[in-house]
Amino acid sequence: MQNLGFKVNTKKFFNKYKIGLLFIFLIGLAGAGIAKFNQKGVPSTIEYRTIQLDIPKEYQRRGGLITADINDDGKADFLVTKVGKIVTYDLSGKQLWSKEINIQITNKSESRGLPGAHAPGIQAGDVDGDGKTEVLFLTIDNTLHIVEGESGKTKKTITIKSPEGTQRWEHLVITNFRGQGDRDLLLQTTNSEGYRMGRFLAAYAIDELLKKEDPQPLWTRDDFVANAHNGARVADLNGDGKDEVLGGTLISPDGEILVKIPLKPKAHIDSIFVADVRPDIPGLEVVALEERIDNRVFLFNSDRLIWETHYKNQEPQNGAIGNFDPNRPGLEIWSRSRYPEHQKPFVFDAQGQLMAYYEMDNVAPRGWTDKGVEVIFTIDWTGEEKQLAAAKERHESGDVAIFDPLTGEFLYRFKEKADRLYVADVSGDWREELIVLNGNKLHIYSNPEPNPNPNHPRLWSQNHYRRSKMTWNYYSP
Ligand SMILES: [Ca+2]
Ligand SMILES: [Ca+2]
Ligand SMILES: [Ca+2]
Ligand SMILES: [Ca+2]
Repeated sequence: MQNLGFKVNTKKFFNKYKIGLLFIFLIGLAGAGIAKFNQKGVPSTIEYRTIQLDIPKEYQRRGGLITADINDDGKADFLVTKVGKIVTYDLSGKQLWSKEINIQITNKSESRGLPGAHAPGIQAGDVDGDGKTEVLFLTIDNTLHIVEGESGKTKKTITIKSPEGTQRWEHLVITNFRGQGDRDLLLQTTNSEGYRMGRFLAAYAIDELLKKEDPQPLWTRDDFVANAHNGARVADLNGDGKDEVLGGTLISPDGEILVKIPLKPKAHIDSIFVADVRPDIPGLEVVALEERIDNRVFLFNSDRLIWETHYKNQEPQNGAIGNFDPNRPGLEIWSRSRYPEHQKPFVFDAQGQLMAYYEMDNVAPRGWTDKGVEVIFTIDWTGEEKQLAAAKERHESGDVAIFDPLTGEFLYRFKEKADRLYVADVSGDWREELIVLNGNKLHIYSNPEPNPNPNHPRLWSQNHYRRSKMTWNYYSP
């Protein structure tokens, strides 16, 4: 895949950043050597590409975005959802299609139902095996829509009865439960009364939904231990070619409970992630962050709980999992901490041992909100072995930064009004881009430095990368 040339408005870009550029120039004259990392508080000069979107400019708490190749030309496309609207664009910024429709997207899933804050509520995959990608979403009238990826034309609409005590099906995930590829669907919903939790699951073969008058599920459950604020994720944990469902309970591809983490009755999970945290243990591991009582971090796989840990019982709330210290075996687990202001992140190694902690006030650049960071993605930005984290200013349409989770050092700051942040490889050089929704514009930032590992396989070749990028949300990017 090639890096497509976006039109960059250089004049506007220069105007926007001329003070920063001048400052950097002056620092450069002073011999500070700013070639790679910008100084604390100085915006990065990395150019971004803009895609103008046909959506309302106003910030809305509902909706999100994903990237997927929906017109099957081998290049990433963007799907953006807002209240009553879906828009899709290709990588060059050309609109593919848009739809005015009451797509099921929500803000607070505990009161409004799934999919929850920033969740895009949309999926893409070749679900009928004809070699062309379909786009799937739910609408508030409890209907599943399957549309052609390239044109948006409806292929099938199906109303699937939701369980008693629920309003409608609220969250959907393309899965592979039968070993036949992306041909299955997981539906999830919450209890409609009280504190809403996504305990109801139903698995369907999509062929059954497409072809049968009265489609029957592969299996259902009403006891799934869901994330409190967002939908289920899936991934093939044990490498048998079939996806497990990830939550406080892990559900096998045929609907059986594999593992249940020991949550206390009043505790719940805020975030869930999948990664190969422990290469010494076969398969992938799941990381879950607990809220209340013990405020633990759990590492588990499809067989067992591997460890649980905590740092002074401080609530971890948000996390990022990655190879933040290449000198240590396995991956490191960064936790943001819950503090409404003056966050105090902490980092565990792959064994669950504390290895670092610091105060955000001591590392954040000048002018960064003292509410800290949110929407924290692990990012392969440099192409080196060491991964970094990307995040936006918390509780505002603010700046975006890339920082080193181990030390909190802010390496790049991007002057933004970011309503949404998303991280994925769209340029095709395997390194990841920052994709920022700013009002009705997408800004795409690529690393302009040479790629030190150009032959690294694309991240999209990993099942769990694909699955995670399509099931991200505010709490579990
Ligand atoms: Ca495409
Ligand atoms: Ca298809
Ligand atoms: Ca599996
Ligand atoms: Ca492993």
